[in-house]
Amino acid sequence: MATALGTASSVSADTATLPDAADDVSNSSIDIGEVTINNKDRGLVVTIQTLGLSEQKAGGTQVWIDTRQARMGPEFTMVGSTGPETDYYLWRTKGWKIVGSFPPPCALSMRVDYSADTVRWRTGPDCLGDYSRIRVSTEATFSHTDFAPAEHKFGPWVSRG
Ligand SMILES: [Ca+2]
Ligand SMILES: [Ca+2]
Repeated sequence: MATALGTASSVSADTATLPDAADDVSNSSIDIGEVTINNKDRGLVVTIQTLGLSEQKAGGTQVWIDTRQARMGPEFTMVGSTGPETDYYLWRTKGWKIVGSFPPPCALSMRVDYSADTVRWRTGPDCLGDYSRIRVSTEATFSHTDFAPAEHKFGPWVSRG
């Protein structure tokens, strides 16, 4: 597990890749292989490449988004199902916990691709407000949880392109 923290790499202006170890979670669960962050001016795309996704693995993915370094922890989280019924939401967060009774309505999408084994999240300023850079912490859960880069740890800051 310790090695996962040291492997964040490929940082450039508005993209980053978070590699994650294979087989670091029970093989009945959803194993994250790599997370790609594309922080374009018009929107943020976070793609979670798993090492095997199917309707039977009806778990979920979660992306914590940090937009303000001065405020501890993430400001937002996106949560969605990887099962056939793909409900997904974006919530405000405080201290790594969801706050508020309802998710704020905003432009958000999540697409599960079983043949590519990916979950692709799209959001942007409509949901996140004004931000110049972001960093994320991701999770995939079915029977167990795989984290990238690690639980309650963010990847590198990614500038908004
Ligand atoms: Ca993994
Ligand atoms: Ca913050």
